[in-house]
Amino acid sequence: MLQTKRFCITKRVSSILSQITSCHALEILDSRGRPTLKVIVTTEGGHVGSACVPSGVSTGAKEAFELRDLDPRRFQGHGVLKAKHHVEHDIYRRLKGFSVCDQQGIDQAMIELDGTPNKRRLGANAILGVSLAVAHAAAAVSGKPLFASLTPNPASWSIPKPLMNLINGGMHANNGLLFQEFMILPHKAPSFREALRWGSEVYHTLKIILKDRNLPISVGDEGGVAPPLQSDREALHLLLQAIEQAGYQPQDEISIALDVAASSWTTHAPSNLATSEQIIQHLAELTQEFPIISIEDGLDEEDWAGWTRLTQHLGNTIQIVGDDLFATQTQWLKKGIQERVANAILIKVNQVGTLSETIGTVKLAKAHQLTPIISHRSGETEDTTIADLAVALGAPQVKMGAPCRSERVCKYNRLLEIEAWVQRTLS
Ligand code: 2PG
Ligand code: MG
Repeated sequence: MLQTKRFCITKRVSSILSQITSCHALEILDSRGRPTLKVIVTTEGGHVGSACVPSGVSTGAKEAFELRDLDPRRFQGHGVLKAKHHVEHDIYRRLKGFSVCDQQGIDQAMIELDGTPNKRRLGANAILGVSLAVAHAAAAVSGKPLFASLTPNPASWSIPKPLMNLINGGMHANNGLLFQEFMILPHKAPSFREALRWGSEVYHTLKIILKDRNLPISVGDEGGVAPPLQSDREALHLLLQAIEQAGYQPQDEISIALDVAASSWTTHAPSNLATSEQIIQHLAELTQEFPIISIEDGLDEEDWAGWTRLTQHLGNTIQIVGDDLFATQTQWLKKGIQERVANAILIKVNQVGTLSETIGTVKLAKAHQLTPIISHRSGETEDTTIADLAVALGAPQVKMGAPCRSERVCKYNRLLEIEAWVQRTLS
């Protein structure tokens, strides 16, 4: 009796200590030098959680709304002071007193407070910053690392394999390459640590090859090299050469993955790739010619019928990934499941705007055998939340750019840390 009473009092005290007592936001800079938000949440017990919000450039039309000030006198209109104000006033007033351990309740309260279908009123950047900061504060309350606080059961954790973007094109570089990302997946590596080493070695071999050809080794938005090349085929040849020259077996040990980002072609699509059939044919030829294991956004985000045909054609042999197509939202994923448009989904927290909705989308994908790939944005920060999220949600792959530039490398380094932690703790 006394014990039960003591237990109840302890529970009440700890729930009071986890209550939100402040929400602050800073207008910081992201990896492109554009403003974004950092949100800091504190609790009654003095626990602190903070998170920075990423930002894309090849954004899908269905994505949650990123609120920018549009004041031409500051940051060419990209300022986020309105979003900062919403964090510190409307959102804080609504969340004051919530326990940071009630992630779902908090996310739902922000969705209702916003009241629009795409988080246009408060801004998905304001809402996401708070949502992720709350998760960090809850981890601080529990005294566990974020991934273990999100998923307490170690049986559900898994350390992902990295999709590393070694050559940047499309909207992430101005080098004339049509496809946005030429990635490698060291799928045969026995651990994350080894996968990262393999990827780094291929990356530096690629730079040597470019130097030998007097091509620039300067990098694009995601840390991959961005040389002016004649064609996407030439980029694929370079990647293949770098894999071999670094001492790895293409296909057997390291394979290639593409983000075609077809929705952002509108202004520069070549005439021989004008229809979905032509694009499917082209992608099928490339997969015959090169060890391509995964193709993301091979077709436009509105071309659902084309996606079904693409998946029928290539989905049995390779991974077909929907990014702009699904925008991490269950409504589009449900449509995609019905129409059999892909076998994998890219997961980006800011495409949907809360942690709870992101987790919901991953669960739905897994229930229907679609592979979830946790992804960064091209505009990133020092925030490493997505590394923990990938482990907590058991995602088999992550997409975090090249093994270069701190806003990419910090996430890889966090995964190294988690892998070592998990090995130590579970062995
Ligand atoms: C993508 C992303 C990340 P952005 O298209 O997958 O690589 O790019 O963040 O610019 O949308
Ligand atoms: Mg993409």
